[in-house]
Amino acid sequence: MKQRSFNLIALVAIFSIGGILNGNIQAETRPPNIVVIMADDLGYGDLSCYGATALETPNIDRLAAEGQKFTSGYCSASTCTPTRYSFLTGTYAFRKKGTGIAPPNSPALIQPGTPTIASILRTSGYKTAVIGKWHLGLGSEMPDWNGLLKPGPLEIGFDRCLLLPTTNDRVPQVYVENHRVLNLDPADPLWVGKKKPSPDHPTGLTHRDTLKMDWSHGHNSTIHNGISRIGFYTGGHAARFRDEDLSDRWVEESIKWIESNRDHPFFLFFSSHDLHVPRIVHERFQGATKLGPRGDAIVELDWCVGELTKTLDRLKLSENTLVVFCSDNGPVMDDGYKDDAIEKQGKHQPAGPYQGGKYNVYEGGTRTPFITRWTGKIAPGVSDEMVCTIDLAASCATLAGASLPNNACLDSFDVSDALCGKEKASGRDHLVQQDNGQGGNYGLRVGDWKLLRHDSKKTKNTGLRLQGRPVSRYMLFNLATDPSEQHDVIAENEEIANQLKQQLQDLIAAGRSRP
Ligand code: NG6
Ligand code: CA
Repeated sequence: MKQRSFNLIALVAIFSIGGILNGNIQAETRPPNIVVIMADDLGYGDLSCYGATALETPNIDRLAAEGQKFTSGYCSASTCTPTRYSFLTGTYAFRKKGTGIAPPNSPALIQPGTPTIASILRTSGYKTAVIGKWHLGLGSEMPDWNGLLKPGPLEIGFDRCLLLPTTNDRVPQVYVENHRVLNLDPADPLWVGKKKPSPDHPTGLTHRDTLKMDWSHGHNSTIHNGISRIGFYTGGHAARFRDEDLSDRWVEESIKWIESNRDHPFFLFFSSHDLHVPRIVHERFQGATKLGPRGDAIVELDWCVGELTKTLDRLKLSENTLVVFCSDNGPVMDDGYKDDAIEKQGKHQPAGPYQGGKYNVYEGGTRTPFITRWTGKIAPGVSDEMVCTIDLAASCATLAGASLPNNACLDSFDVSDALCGKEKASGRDHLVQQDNGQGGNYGLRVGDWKLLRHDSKKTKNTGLRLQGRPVSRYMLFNLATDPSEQHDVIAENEEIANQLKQQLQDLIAAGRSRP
């Protein structure tokens, strides 16, 4: 009896000391939560903290004022799918076939088992979620819309997802929650395809006068919510959402998810659809700016950021959370709908001082807003260091105390010190930019030099021009004296151009760029 009570006391003592120690250790060593907010088609000049005067973005401006605002922050590509592929895998999308803009029935582009920022953080004890636009395909050959949508985010490191499967100008307008279409009624199966399902199927061509937003190019197939889209679909009516409600739903879901995962380190990828077309914001933001729906969508995006950061404040998580704000590619004005983006542009410069935007490899295509905030850890300031969304995998791994597998995240550099605004910390010394998928065009920035290499025949066909002249295969710009890439100085700098051409070719051929 005596012996037993002694054992019991000893056991209780060991557990309590262990508990206290554990508690202390946990509080001191718990890695930061990470919230990546990725905007869609947001350009360098689209926010008031980056110089816009035609609208106000107070919530994003506050992030910038409280953290680091990067002037050389990039996404990897000037379209969505390759940037997202590179952000998650830490590997340039031009290394993998089929990573251009994904169609509605695209299979999963990232194979299960591929290490990603999410899987690396999850292995380090993080809870992980992606809420918002996906656009990286679902399923092994194509999405099984009425069955299991697998593989998808859950097979590459996310615990939870609530997704718009592709982009909202592509069919279908349904949410995917984990492995299934949410609220799907089996009696009304969802069909998605490339061809018109029946001769009398209403489209943006046959029922153009019924549309609430007219199309300008493409986007004239199946109509939902008064908007015609890319691709056709039928059924799944109970599952369909209203475009106006996307942001509200994702914010609501994100807040719930943060609240229920606050006891663990967490990684949330909040993948906004603002300001991609169709720019249909909630009624309360319609007319918020003089810029038309494109400007209103920036205000809606800013509202989302405000709701997320307020939640972190309310839950007292801001001091333990790194927030990264970025974009997936540069700006575009008319991207297929007549939404007055050009007519109401006025003096607004969506790419700021930069040339080009979405779909090309000028700076405007990939140099985008990039902000990091971690209250109490990141000193407020402006950084000119070069950082890219592709670096978040290696950098967040470092912050989480994880190491990268040697054969993973092949182009992701650990720039965590630069992201955290540490004095004398450097970002990248070079960066490859691309437009859309494999076999397209490249940009290589090294210091102030920028080399452009146009491989794609399409570029010639679509007639990309600079100052009225068609672009050449190779072009060279000095960003220090000519940030808006107006004057091609390749003829005067042959030696530098040759070095950069070789460096770019070596980076492509080597299959990886990280040591
Ligand atoms: C293009 C679409 C454009 C947009 C883009 C993808 C046409 C004519 N254009 O093919 O509207 O959807 O794909 O944008 O269909 S991204 O931001 O997701 O890369
Ligand atoms: Ca985009």
